[in-house]
Amino acid sequence: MGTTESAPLSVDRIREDFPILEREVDGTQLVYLDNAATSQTPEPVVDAIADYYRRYNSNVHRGLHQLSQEASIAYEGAHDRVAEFIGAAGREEIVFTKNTTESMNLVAYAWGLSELGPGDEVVLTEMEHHASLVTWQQVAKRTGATVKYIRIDDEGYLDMDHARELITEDTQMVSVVHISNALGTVNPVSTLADIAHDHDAYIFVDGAQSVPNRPVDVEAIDADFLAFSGHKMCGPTGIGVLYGKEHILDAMQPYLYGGDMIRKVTFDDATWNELPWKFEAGTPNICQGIALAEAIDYIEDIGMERIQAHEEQLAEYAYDRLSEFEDIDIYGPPGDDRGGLVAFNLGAVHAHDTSEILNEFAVAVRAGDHCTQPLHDKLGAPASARASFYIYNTREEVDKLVESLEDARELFA
Ligand code: 7TS
Repeated sequence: MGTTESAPLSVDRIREDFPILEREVDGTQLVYLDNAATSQTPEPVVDAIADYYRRYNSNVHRGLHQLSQEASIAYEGAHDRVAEFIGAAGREEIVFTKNTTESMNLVAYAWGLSELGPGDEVVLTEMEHHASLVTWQQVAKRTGATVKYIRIDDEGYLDMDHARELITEDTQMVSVVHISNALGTVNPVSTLADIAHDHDAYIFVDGAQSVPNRPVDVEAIDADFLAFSGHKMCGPTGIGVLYGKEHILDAMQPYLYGGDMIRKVTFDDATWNELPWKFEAGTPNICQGIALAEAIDYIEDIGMERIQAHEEQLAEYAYDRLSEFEDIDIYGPPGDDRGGLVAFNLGAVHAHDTSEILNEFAVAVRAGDHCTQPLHDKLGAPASARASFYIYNTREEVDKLVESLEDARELFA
């Protein structure tokens, strides 16, 4: 953690670590507001990647030679760093995957296929990302289990009375997004964990949009599982995390079979390696795992509370400025109670047209359903444009977004 946690973060200083932000698009300075999709990568992380390939690129766990030992120590140590970052007991609770999506599939397959059956229920929310929604839906189809959805209200908050109604003795798993990537809603995950545990169900927290920008402690939430992606938190693509409580991971069968995940193999059978390696079959994304640990050092050095405050301030400012448009629809909770993103539609202009025009002003936003199609159906909009913020974004960039939208408005008039 940074030492002066209450002071605002120094955006000018931070921006120096991200040369990509100096880029121009057709001669105009880039404004990167697509951080909920993928954040940019600071120099120390780029250096860690280059350093790995320049100095000690080698396979892990297998060789006794010097390079393999160095790679193994760094890769295994990265698990310890992640464990410390989210308050897990140790590396045995930290499985490296490719991304949040794979972490969810791992649990749905390794736990869900064997534990779920007819009469069992999986409780999701109406704002789940497809990574969770489709995965549980398909595993439910294969096992005969039923999926139920906690309703959202008109402001985009979860209806907690409905949550209490839906979570019953039949519930085996509650899987809930911590911060919605479409609405910006911050869900009360620790209350949901209490409700789930009162009914002997597990809770899976989708931390893809929360772990990058606020302190998330698995013990404080009492999450049974937590998933997140390195590429949304200053790390590289190709690395994600599955946290699971040790006793649950211990009882689960492997998801993928192959090298590294075994202890003893005969022609007839096999036994499994210790945690977390039991779930990391084959050569892992070694460099990406090591670089994720570097990314965690980088953001923790800035301070997770400060990152959270910065994002919330920018989101509120963006919400207020965008509200100046008379015919704008902004989705989700009020500006002063949301994570660092704002999804909207401006008048009758299609979100894809909005984002294409914004691109002409070098403003990068995402347009689409943000992998939340059922939610967008419920909102009555097939797509929305979304601006999302991170540590290096400024109020001036929000102003640039609004000015560009004003210009775009004239083009469509
Ligand atoms: N869960 C949430 C809440 C997400 O926002 C995302 C990615 C995922 C899961 C999946 O993460 P992945 O790393 O496995 O792809 N969300 C987005 C987005 O909003 N725009 O692009 C990706």
